[in-house]
Amino acid sequence: MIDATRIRQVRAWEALDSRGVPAVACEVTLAGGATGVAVVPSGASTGTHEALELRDRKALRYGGRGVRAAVENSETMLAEAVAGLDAADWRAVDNTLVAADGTPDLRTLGANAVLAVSLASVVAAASELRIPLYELMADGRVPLLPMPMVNILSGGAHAGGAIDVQDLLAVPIGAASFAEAIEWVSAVRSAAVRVAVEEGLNASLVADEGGLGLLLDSNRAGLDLLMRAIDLASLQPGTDVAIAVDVAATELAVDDGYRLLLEDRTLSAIEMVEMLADWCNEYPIVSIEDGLGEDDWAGWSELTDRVGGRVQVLGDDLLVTDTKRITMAAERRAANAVLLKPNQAGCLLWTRRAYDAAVKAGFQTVLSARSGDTEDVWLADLAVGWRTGQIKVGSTMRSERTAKWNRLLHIERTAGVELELARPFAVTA
Ligand code: 2PG
Ligand code: MG
Repeated sequence: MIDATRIRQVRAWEALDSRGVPAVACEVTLAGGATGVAVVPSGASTGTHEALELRDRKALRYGGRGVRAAVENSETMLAEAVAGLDAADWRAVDNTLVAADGTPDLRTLGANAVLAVSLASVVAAASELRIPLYELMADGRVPLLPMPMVNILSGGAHAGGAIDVQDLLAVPIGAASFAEAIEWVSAVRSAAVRVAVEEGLNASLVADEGGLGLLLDSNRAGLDLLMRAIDLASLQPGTDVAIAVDVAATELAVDDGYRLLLEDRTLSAIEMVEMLADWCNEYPIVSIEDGLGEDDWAGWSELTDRVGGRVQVLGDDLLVTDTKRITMAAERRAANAVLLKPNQAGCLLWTRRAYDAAVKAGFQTVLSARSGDTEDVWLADLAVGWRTGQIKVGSTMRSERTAKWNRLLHIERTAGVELELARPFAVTA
């Protein structure tokens, strides 16, 4: 069996992500004949501590965002390193890949080059073994369906700055199944359009992740609109559907604090914490992501101290799927949950290590897509196999988003064992 899953060939090419930006695509072929293809996602609101995405900056093509060098690295150095390895042993494959690069942020060969081979190898292995990818990733544990966090209103870098806050999301905490969860958030998304139209807003601006890019007067107006949409969908705010916020505050950071352009004011870290704590008191919020900037450790500790007992304080740019930063956050009580993005880490193994560090710290985990994503579905399988408990992939429209929801619906229907839907908010709801 192991012979059949040995890596025979790695081919790579330049594909496009959902924003039309070049992405590294890779096909791994195994000795038994099975193939696996993966296309690497890419962010807009990226943290400076993320693994390094290699782009052909000096070339004119694609505005300097081409990935020909990364593609070449996948096909040459990385391909040679993993040739003959057992693709089903993804930890060994990834150890070899990161050793071939030799840097902690994968800057030699590019995190996009490394992740492409890492992902395509496990997809190929699952195919050769004729098992679903989530089963390969589960290592014998019972898989678990994640609670979805679904983008309804978008702002910041994903919607031309419609509102300052990057995402206002719906979390169907009361749903009995994954199918019901999707049905509910879909109803909220449609109701949000109706509310927006009633308020005379242009609801046809669809943002990078399929959310509505509404030109509102304030960030709070977004929360109010979301509350009305939940209500109009005949769902109970706080019981059926709760709210999550991704402030993406790194994008708002200026010298003297955080700039809310829409509201024409600049908040200090403490004022930002105050504002977010007020929102948590007034709205059924279960999760605040990136409420402060990527290096504002003191601000994060303050926010965790204020709301961490009842709300998920979720680190994205702060923690960048990095084991050391997660451990530091646990020591400083600077967060209580981690957003996991495989391309922030650069390979599956390092993403898994970040997950393990989060579990050890008692943190909740949310697996996340990027704003520039692809039609791939491996993220859905990872969430189920690793039991991350939550997943965030954007809205209920745009195919790169629905591909993941549809894969989770498929898994729910066909898993063979009855899958449970994770309820990470049972205590706080
Ligand atoms: C985020 C992600 C996904 P980006 O901030 O959480 O929503 O956005 O991929 O642009 O970093
Ligand atoms: Mg984020």
